[in-house]
Amino acid sequence: MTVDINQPEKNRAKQIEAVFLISAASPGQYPAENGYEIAFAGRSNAGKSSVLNRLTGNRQLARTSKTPGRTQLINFFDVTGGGRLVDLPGYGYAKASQKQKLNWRKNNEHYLSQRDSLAGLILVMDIRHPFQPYDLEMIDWALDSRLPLHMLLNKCDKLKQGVRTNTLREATQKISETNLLTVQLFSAKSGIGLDQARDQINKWRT
Ligand SMILES: Nc1nc2c(ncn2[C@@H]2O[C@H](COP(=O)(O)OP(=O)(O)OP(=O)(O)O)[C@@H](O)[C@H]2O)c(=O)[nH]1
Ligand SMILES: [Mg+2]
Repeated sequence: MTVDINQPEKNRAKQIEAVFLISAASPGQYPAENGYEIAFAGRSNAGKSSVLNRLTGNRQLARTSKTPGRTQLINFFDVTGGGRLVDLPGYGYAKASQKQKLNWRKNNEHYLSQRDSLAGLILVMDIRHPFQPYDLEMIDWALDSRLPLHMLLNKCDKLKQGVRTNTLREATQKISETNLLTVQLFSAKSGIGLDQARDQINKWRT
């Protein structure tokens, strides 16, 4: 399933339009808080930037790359009608130096712990390798902070239907104890799960 600009009226109403605002290397560079923020977290290469582009229907919005670790800065995007989307640097990039890893951790932790306007987290995982140690850390953090976290099992176009469904079922069972956590199938490439993900984001926006 692909979605284009000729999509039906019903879907267009859900459209999330965003424009790039600023890249922040440190907290001093964050824009002043202004309405809700929804942050996208996940392992490097899981597809955060691709997901953002798909959700906003704008391939140029966030830079994607075949080279993991591309997004090192925190990128803020203004959403038409209010609020922001925030692309957090990917974690778990094996080739990063120790110093880079520490720096990543410091930046992410600062954003997550200090940002009052944070309304929800989208955790992007590669469906073929979900629930890696850093993902679990992020989930624990969301639970401790009472912040809703919605997981996208991304790149599901890479798996057969049956395997996909099983993985979703297992993931749903794993997180079933709290309503702060939700999970769905997604493909930034094909658009699978697009409406559901937009619905979740729009819910947090209101
Ligand atoms: N098949 C497939 N490939 C995808 C999908 N989403 C992302 N990719 C590919 O995965 C690679 C990484 O995507 P990015 O969106 O750059 O990943 P990221 O999480 O932003 O990575 P960093 O910025 O390095 O943390 C790119 O080659 C994308 O084209 C998907 O749903 N399906
Ligand atoms: Mg990225």
